[in-house]
Amino acid sequence: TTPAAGTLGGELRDAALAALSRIGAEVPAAGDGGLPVVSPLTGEALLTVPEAGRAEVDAAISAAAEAFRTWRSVPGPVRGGVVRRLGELLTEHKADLAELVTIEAGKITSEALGEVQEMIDVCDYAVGLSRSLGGRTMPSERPGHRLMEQWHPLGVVGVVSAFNFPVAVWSWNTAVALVCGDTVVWKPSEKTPLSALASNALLRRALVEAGFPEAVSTVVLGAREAGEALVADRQVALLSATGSERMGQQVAPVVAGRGGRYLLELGGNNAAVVAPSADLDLAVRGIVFAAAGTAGQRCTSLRRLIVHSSVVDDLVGRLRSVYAGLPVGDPRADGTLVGPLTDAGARARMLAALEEARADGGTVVVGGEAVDVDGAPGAAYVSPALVRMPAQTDVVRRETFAPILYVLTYDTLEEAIELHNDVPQGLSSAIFTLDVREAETFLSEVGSDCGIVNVNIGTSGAEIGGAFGGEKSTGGGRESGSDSWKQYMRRVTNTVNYSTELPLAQGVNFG
Ligand code: UN1
Repeated sequence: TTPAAGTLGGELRDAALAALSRIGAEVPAAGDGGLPVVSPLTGEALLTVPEAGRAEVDAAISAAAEAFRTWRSVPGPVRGGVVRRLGELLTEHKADLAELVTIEAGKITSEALGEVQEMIDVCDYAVGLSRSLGGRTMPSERPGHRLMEQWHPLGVVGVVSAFNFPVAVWSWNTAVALVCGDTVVWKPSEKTPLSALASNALLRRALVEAGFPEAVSTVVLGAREAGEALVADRQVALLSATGSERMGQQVAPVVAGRGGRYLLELGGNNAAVVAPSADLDLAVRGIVFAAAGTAGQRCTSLRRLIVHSSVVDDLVGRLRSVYAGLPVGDPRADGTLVGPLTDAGARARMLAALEEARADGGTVVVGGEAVDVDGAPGAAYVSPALVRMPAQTDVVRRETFAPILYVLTYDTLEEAIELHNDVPQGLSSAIFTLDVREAETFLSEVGSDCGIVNVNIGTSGAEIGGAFGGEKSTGGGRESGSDSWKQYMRRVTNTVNYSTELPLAQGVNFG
């Protein structure tokens, strides 16, 4: 059954199909079964797409492995040209793709546009990279010898992405992988297949225009079975997966066991320390975007506030009034700042976490309620919650993928750092302070143990030029900028002898 015309579901389905057709993406017809495409704006299925099983995934991987044999020898700057064209097509279809992201992931329009902008940015970055991927030369200990390294394409890269960044995470991996000479098979979240088909259709257009095989980049729509096939296949040289900590624990041993590489972006339980000297006006703005933005569904969302006892009442008071006025509702509407949670299960988990927090002695200061939005009884809207906690109990140490901000207090910076690092995850962190000693201590080796450490901005909204990822149960991977590209290539060390002698290294004498 599909939603009737005239209903919100019907409107969303028509809008999605129109955006797909402007982009030039075909939605294959589903036979029996298939995956329902459910919009969090209504909680109902808009349409059904075919589900890839093991055989389809195997075929996609084999085609990608075959395409790699030609793609790897295309000059880097020429590969960069394809990525440049992808960036142009994304620019042209920015609003169309953002609309699909809103319909499937529930993001407000500005954040959906921001996600597509992040894709465009990483294309720019990768184009530059395509002319600068390079190795080093090292002095040889032997006369007439040259010691150097080269970076070669790696092979097929498998990308598994989550619903909350349905297209940007693919683009960080794919734009970089393509200039590195790799081919890509992408299994998007089963919640966001249309955004994935649309993104890949643009890339395939760029490939075909330049005369390259489409199989350089393939999408497989599927659920667990499809993901498992990608993880297990020896032809997948690098598996880059974004998702839950549990998913990462299952994926890593399988990929390692077959000698593959993995790059994991798992949970975050990101905190901000608010010091006595903090500019509280600025801190409030940074905190609210990081904690309530994207309805708390970024892996970089702010989940814990560690506030100096001298400013905690003032800060909580200010946050309470901002939270009380946060517009929750249809993410397409002007003025909405908080869209729906991804599904009813996410809302149930949020409400259960709040119950647990209360049982631990916590107080919900504001929010934390289910919100009814007109015409969308099946959607899972909530008001973002601000919760004061007496201690960092189990519920605070877990990642609940919803807008809950737990507030803890501290008296010394040492104590704040201790609390900050005492969680399993290590993705993103921030300190709000005007004291240079505190800021530098937090950034130093005795400060935050995260992969991302910020000063006077929130934990989310990282730029693509830096390496993105985190430590501990977050998985240790780094994607996007800096030297993350190295994970998508294989390093080769070469020693070239251009002399007439054959001196052995380490002074070894052999006959
Ligand atoms: C994610 O939530 O999976 O730093 C990625 C950010 C974005 C990416 C988040 N640039 O919030």
